[in-house]
Amino acid sequence: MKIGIVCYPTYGGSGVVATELGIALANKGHKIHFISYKKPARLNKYYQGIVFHEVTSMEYPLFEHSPYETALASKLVDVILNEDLDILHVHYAIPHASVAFMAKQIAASKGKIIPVVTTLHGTDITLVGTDPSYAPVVEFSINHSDGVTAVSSFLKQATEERFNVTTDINVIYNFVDTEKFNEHGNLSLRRSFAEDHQKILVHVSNFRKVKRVQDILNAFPKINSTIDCKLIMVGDGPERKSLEETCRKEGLCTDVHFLGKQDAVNQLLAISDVFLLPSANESFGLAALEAMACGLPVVSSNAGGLPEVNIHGKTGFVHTIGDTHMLASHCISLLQDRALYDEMSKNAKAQLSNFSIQEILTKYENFYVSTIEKTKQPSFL
Ligand code: GMT
Repeated sequence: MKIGIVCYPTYGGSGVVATELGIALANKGHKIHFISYKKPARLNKYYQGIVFHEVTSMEYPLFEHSPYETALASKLVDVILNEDLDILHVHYAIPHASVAFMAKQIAASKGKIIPVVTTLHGTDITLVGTDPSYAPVVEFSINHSDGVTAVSSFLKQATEERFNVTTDINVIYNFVDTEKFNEHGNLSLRRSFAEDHQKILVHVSNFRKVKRVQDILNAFPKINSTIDCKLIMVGDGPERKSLEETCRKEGLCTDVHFLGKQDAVNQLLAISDVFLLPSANESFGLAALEAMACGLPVVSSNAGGLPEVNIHGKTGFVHTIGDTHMLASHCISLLQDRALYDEMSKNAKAQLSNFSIQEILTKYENFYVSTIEKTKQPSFL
């Protein structure tokens, strides 16, 4: 199939999923066209069968904000027609689903029918999408996509509760490429952070408020007073600066390392012991799944779809959002009991069988085929 993929190119989860999906589809022989304003971060080498189309918009003194949606729609029409796409898959509803709707209408006016699949990722529904400044457009574009998927059962339900949804939403979970997230810990890398008897806690995110990273810093001194440990913070975003200030004020800088955005997240996970994700809102928690692939038990909040990924008492522990006391005591229980740790580490890795790239890829391929078939029926023409 010739598949167009629209996504955010940044380090956010939706862009990661879209890129990994495109790479996996290209490996199976599909021709993939990524369309975005910047090359997706994970598209960091040449992949056969993948082409990137950059969206550029003309600057003009009248425009205080350059109209990205118009430029994206125009680029989509160009790629749909000239590359003769079979299907367009947009990730994150805002603004991609409504722009795809517009491009689809323009392509139809030129005699080309293009089915559109929209994947809902989380904040496009739970946080941003319900804001009155976006809600009517989000609802319309969900209902006018030819196929809609959500990355967890939680997100499907949340969408149905928040919007008047008149179409089926299919749950297709996120996945991890276990070949990539299967590193053996590099001892000298590990020793650059911690001594051999110390444990390493790790957090990876875009440091937005919704991640509640402050909870980790609140819990850390308590954990560290019982278990000698270090904390690695990977990623960047609006909250990082104040978190670093907290560390300076509280004298935590020798134990807490802020690394900023990193490509080799797999190598950092491989040298760590426990993954922390105390989010207030999380439709799935891809970062937790990537850590589990490396055998890390997860201590997470019970936000959104997290309990579908991190099974309490099996692959790690789940606490109520904001309960930093439990966060700390879960980490301590896990790190104090070697047998419990080994069992949870094994279970975390085993949990990946529910989120294997092969299985999820087939689900997407089948979904594309059935969506294309559906749009061929006369009532859709
Ligand atoms: O919150 C992020 O990390 C970014 C955001 C995105 O859309 O780029 O992530 C959402 O999509 C990810 C991939 O499907 C999910 O794993 C995250 O749980 C989800 N984030 C939230 O719901 C807050």
